[in-house]
Amino acid sequence: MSSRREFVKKTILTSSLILPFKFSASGNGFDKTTDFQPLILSTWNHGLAANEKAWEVLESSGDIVSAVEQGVMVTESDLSNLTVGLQGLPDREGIVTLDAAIMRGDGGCGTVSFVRQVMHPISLARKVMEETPHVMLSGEGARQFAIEQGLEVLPEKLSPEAEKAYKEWKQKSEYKPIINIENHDTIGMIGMDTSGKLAGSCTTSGLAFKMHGRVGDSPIIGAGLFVDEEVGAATATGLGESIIRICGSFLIVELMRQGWEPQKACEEAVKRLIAKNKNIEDIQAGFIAMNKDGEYGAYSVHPGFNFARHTKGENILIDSKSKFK
Ligand code: SD4
Repeated sequence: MSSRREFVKKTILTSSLILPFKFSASGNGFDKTTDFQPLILSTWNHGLAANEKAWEVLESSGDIVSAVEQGVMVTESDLSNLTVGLQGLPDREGIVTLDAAIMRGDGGCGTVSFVRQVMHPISLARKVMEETPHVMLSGEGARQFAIEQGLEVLPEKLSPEAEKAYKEWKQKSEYKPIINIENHDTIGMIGMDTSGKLAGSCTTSGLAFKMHGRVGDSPIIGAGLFVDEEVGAATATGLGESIIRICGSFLIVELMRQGWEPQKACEEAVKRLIAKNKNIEDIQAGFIAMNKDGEYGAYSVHPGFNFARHTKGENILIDSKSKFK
């Protein structure tokens, strides 16, 4: 068969695999009959409010990158959230340092790590992606870049809740890099628009009372977040060290590339994580993933992980299944 005919055949085959939906919607950004179901997923119950915003942005602008950026900005601004944004819990020196990443399905990505005083690290990550030739900026350089770009930079001050928690922690100053098996963690968001474009974002104040300088999985492309337009997207939450060790989000996307369903791919990543980490009883980690067929999955090491799913007309919280019961 000529290579052109092979190409045409492959294209038709691929198209029938990845374009199963005809989505007819009304409303600004979704005004036409399209091939893909828009879908937004994000980690934990704070994902509900974030999804709400992301959906609104997607509907009005049609821009999935702005949707995943502005969605998680809601969580970064939420003063009651102690794991994302400047109000989050500090490191063991009493300093809040933030990590964030954003990625498009075409491989474009930007991340920031160990950054202080920046109100919206996710917007700074987007600036790194769009305004620099680099992927990651860290620490003081990242903060200076935020100032240069006119982003909001605040005086360094712990939120009252964070200060209280820090004082309590200091009484023992026990250094235990353990993630509680609880709700309200980092936010990771992945989304697809009506044209099949994908994007993802992830933002966190990281592990509470971590060593100064410690960076988790969230700003590491492939660990806390990975997006590939040809396949799908995945993001992670939980103990960053355990997720980095297995390159969790990349692993899930690569498994989906080989034909695994998102759910099975998340389960396999958790299985791998359990195999590669000691003291698993003290480690919580969870993943969410979607493919271009609009299928999605989630899985965690321990129970308690949940995620928010926004489809057309519905934004709901779903409990993830877990390896241990
Ligand atoms: C980290 N995965 O820094 C992130 C944060 C997290 O509770 O999920 N923290 O390890």
